[in-house]
Amino acid sequence: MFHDRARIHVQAGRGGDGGLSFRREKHVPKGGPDGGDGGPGGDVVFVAEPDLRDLSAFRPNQRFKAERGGSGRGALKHGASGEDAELQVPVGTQVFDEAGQLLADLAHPGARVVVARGGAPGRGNKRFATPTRQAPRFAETGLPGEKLSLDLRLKLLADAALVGFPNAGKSSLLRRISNAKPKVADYPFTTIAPVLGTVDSPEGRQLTVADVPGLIEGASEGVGLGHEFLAHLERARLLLHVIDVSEDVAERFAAINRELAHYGAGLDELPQVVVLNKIDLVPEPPRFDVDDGRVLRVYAVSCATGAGIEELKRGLFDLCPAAPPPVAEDDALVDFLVYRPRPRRERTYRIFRTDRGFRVEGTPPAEAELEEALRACGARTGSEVEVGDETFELA
Ligand SMILES: Nc1nc2c(ncn2[C@@H]2O[C@H](COP(=O)(O)OP(=O)(O)OP(=O)(O)O)[C@@H](O)[C@H]2O)c(=O)[nH]1
Ligand SMILES: [Mg+2]
Repeated sequence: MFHDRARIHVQAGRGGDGGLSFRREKHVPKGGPDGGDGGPGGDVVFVAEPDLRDLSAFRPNQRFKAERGGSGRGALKHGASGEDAELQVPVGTQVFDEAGQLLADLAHPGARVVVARGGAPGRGNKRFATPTRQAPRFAETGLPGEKLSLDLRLKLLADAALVGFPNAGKSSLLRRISNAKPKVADYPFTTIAPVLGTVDSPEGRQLTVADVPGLIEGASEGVGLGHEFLAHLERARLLLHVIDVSEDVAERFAAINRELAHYGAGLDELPQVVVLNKIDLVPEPPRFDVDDGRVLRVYAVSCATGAGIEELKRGLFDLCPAAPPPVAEDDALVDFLVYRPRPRRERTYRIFRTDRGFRVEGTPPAEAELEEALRACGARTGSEVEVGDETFELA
């Protein structure tokens, strides 16, 4: 099975609490505050890994947690940073939040995107010492890390994608021109999952070509296998439209284009190279007299005999410019172009750990949220909590 979707849940690490401690030395009866800061919580990070083929490594609704930050301790010892949770995904993976908003597009090998940020650490009591408050008996607690449900969708990245009816010879063509060895057979839907192949030019250039399952009438509405996989054509720069010349070429050409137009997402605007295949089966050289602005070139080939294949390969390298259009100075930046980071959550209040319990400063949130935040900081039923001038016990 080829998995191009996954739904997972991620949680970044909580920030470590600040330390509440006072210096103890042999001859100093009561030393100053020396509680160190907590460490930041770990982030949840996605990394695009070129060797991964699909998203099958993820189980449905799998949960991933980054490590929490360590607590600050006495002698100004800072807490350790929580370790990031690094999730490897195939190149071409897009990350969506629950509302369907695109958070990240991991379009390059090695691309890294932080999808959930670790919580900020709390400061130790040393930081709260002032000339008038030399012995602060409280420290700040860490904040929870971000928590998200995510939908991952893999959309293959290829220079060119093969389209056409089942049996047209798409996989045979990929076998001829690339290193890939997809299955070939004389029945429809031999190819049931996308396959990527690498095509080498004599000058050492490389192109990737995607073979996706064949399309039939109604594919854009879910007939056959096509619909599931049409998304993988979206990011191709060029379509290689393969047509069996023993069929009615113009009619087949139009039928596939109707499906592309129905699907939308700009598939019907992609430039096409028409490949008239199986010329060994017809006595006359085939004709293609369709006037269509998208068609850049027409090649007549036989995947059985190899006729016309070298010419087609050369044409492909001509049509796919050597370097993708420059988008940004730094490759890594490209992956962030569509990444709209959520605004950092403002701290409207802080929770301090005191030697008696907890103290809340600033504008506290609604009761239920405050209780949840307090419990996340270690407060239990019966814990003493100061808010402003009031002191109460957690119910
Ligand atoms: N005679 C002849 N047969 C060919 C040629 N190209 C492919 N075939 C045959 O056509 C049949 C279908 O080829 P495939 O490459 O599996 O076709 P496909 O387009 O990948 O088909 P699906 O995966 O089902 O969509 C196989 O039996 C091939 O051997 C050709 O140039 N000449
Ligand atoms: Mg095939």
